[in-house]
Parts: sequence; C-alpha cells; structure tokens
Amino acid sequence: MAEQKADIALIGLAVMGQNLILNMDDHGFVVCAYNRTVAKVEHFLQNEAKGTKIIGANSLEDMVSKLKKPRKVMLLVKAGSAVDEFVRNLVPLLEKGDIIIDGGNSQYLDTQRWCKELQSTGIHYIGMGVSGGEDGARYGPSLMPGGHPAAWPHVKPIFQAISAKANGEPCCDWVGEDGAGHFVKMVHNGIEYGDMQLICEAYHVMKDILGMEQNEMAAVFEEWNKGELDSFLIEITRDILKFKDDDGKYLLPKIRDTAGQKGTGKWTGIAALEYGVPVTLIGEAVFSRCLSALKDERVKASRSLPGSNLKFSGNKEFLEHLRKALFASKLISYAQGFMLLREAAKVNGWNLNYGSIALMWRGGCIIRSVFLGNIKDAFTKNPQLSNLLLDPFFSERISTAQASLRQVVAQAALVGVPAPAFSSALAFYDGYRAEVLPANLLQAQRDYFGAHTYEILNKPGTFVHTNWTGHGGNVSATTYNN
Ligand code: NBP
Repeated sequence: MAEQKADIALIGLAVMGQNLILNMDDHGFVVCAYNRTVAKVEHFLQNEAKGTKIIGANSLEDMVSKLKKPRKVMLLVKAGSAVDEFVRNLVPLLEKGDIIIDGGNSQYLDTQRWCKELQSTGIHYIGMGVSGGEDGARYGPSLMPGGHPAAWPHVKPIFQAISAKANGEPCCDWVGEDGAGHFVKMVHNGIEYGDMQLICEAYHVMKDILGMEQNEMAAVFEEWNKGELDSFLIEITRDILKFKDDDGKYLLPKIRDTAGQKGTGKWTGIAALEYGVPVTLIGEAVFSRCLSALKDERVKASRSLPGSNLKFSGNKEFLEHLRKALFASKLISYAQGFMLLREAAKVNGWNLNYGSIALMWRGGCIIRSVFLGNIKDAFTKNPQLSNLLLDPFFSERISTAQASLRQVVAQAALVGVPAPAFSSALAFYDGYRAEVLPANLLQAQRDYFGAHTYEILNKPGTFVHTNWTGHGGNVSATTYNN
C-alpha cells in the first residue's frame, strides 16, 4: 500500500520544529519531517515521534513527493541564510499554488523580499511569527501569519487548530500582506523586552529601595498576578523568586547580572527609528541589557562614582505605587508598540486588524496577559482608535495610575536606583499630553545654524528663515508655503 501523503512538511528538527510537528500530529494532521542533517529525521521518528502518524523524508525531493497538493512546506530553521538557502532549493521542486511558510524569527524585510521574488512563480510565501517557546510550540503557540493572502485559506485550518486559544478563539489569524506577520512578531518581541525590563525594575525597587526579602517579593508578585497585572511574565517571576537551589538558598542572587539578547528587541528599536515612532520604552529595555553587559566596567565604576546619600523614608504602602507604576508603564509601552504597528501599516499598505493582533498575543505567547484582553476590547469597540491611551478604559486607568508612576520615578532617582523603563514611560506620557513642547527652540536652533527654516505657529504651512545674527526680527524674504 502506498504511504499516506502528508498534509504539510516541516523542515528543521530543533526544539521548535519537533514540538510543532508533534502538536500538528495531535490535531490529526499528517506531517512529513525533514532536516538539513538528515540523520536527525530517523532519530526523531524512532524516538519523540514513535507511535505517531508522522512520516520522514531523506531529501527535499523525497519530501516534496510525499505532500498533498497544494504542497505546504514550513521552515523552522535558523533565520537568515539558512532560510534563504532552503527557499532557493525548494522553488525548483514546487509548482504554482504551492506554499512555503517561514516560521522562524526572520526579519520582516527578508519576508518582504521573498514575497516579491516569488510573486512571478505563483508559489505563495508566508512569513509567520511563532511565539511561546518550546511549550507553546508543543501545546499551543501564538501564530502571526502574513504574506501572500491567497495562501491563507489553505493553511488556516492547520494553524488555527494547533494555536493557543483565548476564550475559545484561536490565537492565530491572518495579519496582512508581505512582511506583516514577521513585523508583528518583531514588535511582540520588543514588547516582551519592555515587559521584562519593567518587572526587573520593580524587583530592583523592592530589593534596594524597600529592602524586601525574596519570599516577600514572591508574595507581592503572587498578589499582583490576581489582578490587572495577571500575566505569564508576572507568574514566572513569582516562581523564580521562590526557587531555591540544592543548597537551600535562593538561586536568583547567584545568577550573573548580565543580560543576553538575540536581536529582535534591537530590530524593534531600529524599526522605530526608521519609521520615526517614539517607541522609547522598548529602546530603553534594549539599552538596559547592553548596560548590564558592561559588568566589569560597572564593578569598577561602582567603586569610584558616588551615588545618592538619600534614604527612602516611606513604608511598604509604596508597593501600591509600584503596582500602579508598572501598570501605567506597561500601558504606555503597548501604546508605543501599537503606534509603531500603525505607522508601518501606513507605509507598507498593510490593513492590520489591531484587535485581532491583541487576541493573537492574548494566549500562547510570552507576553500573554489579561491586559491584552482589555486591548482587544478597546480596538473592537473602536477599530480606528488612534492611540490606546485615548481609549476611555485605558485613559481612566492611566489618569489614576500616573501619580504613582511619578512617585516611583522620583524615589528611584532620589535614592539612585536606575529605572530607565519607568522613567521613559513617564517622559513619553508627559510629552504626549503636552500641548506645547520646546521644539520651537529646537527649530530656531536648526534655522540659526543650518537655515532649515521654521514654520510660523499661527500661519500653518508658512516656513521662513531668519537671519539670527542680524538685527532682531530680520526675517529673510524666503517664505515657503507647503
Ligand atoms: P535553531 O534556531 O537552533 O535552528 C536549528 C535548525 O536550523 C536545525 O534544523 C538546523 O539544522 C538548521 N540550520 C542551521 Br542552525 N543552520 C543551517 C543552515 N545553514 N542551513 C540549513 N539549516 C540550518 O532552532 P529553534 O530554536 O528550534 O528555532 C527555529 C526558529 O524558530 C528560529 O528562527 C528561531 O529564532 C525561532 N524561534 C525560536 C523560539 C525558541 O524558543 N527556541 C521561539 C520562537 C521562534 P541542523 O540540525 O542540520 O543543524
């Protein structure tokens, strides 16, 4: 009897690939597994995949011959040249209507490039963000697919079946054209950087301003996880704080305080600069990791640079300020992330559904939280919402929490505990709500040294240059009406 044809092929038998294949198998799909190092295919079939319907292939040709049409081939390999190489080798083996899905952490610009290059072949390309790590891949990840829209109906049943569910709804929906899926995943990762940094700063404040013990901190995070901060990252922080090593001592203080990073937070910062969107909190989160990595320099500096000699004089009631500051800063960070999505959508012509993006992040992924349900509701009520801070639910929340954010930033500054993410959140908030900013002076400076012109406040569209070194009010005759 001929071997059963597979519904989908998956290339890449590392952590993510293996777990996604097993997840697809659980949901009744026949998967054909393949890997660059072919020996890993047999090993997988004989071990993790033993007793399943999963089949294997010993070459790309063999894999393609075992697929139902239109063929669907998913890549879960290292982003960059490995993806490029596989796509180049696959294209001659596939035909019009077949689909390649890149589920790795590829840069959205690479996905845009492949969508464009494959347009003339009729082979459809999808760049899909996958979040949730090993466990998510195995039991329900958050999936963010984008690319050639014609491919979506063919892969939708598979991806929506294997994805996480939030209130019964799949955390997977079509994001938009070309690189939209990978762009949304990139912003997700940036937001993850921001959330993690904020939690670390809250921990720092508890430890070095409030002088709390680890078990007390764990109890606070436990409590916070019952309310509006309820999220995966708060939950794991509680568990980490409680965790004791074999010697009965807490493990956390034994971990070297230098943060690693794989680059997606940095990409969000780069995209923010390129699109001109003030995604300041994620930027600070990336730079905080860079600063933490300067351990040796920090140790030296700690011995020579003085700090503050002010001591915190409050009490544990300050914890409520900290909780509210965390909520307010998190809201500001998400507002910034969605501002970046909106601008990128405008520039690239993507028709993003922000409510559905919030739902995709609601379950399965690292930033999953109750809060994302509120964001989904805000965009469902008003799909045209220009900024999350202006949604009635969130503006009411920030109105009550902003005073606490000021308390936390001020105390941290006075005592000398760094709180870059809290501080940048507050600075953004005050900048965003300011009717007048000092950019009038900045424009004057630019005009002074570079004749860049400035716009007259009460004559919109009228740009003039002033001869600043001449006598007062000597406005040049050059007037530009845009
Ligand atoms: P890795 O990112 O470690 O990649 C391992 C796979 O890439 C193996 O199949 C390996 O083949 C293949 N590969 C490499 Br490495 N270089 C290659 C090359 N030059 N040509 C062809 N194949 C090559 O695996 P992972 O951690 O499972 O992640 C897969 C993707 O999913 C990545 O893009 C990752 O960023 C993304 N992601 C990971 C996570 C996570 O929690 N790990 C979460 C979300 C997304 P080999 O076996 O022959 O060496």
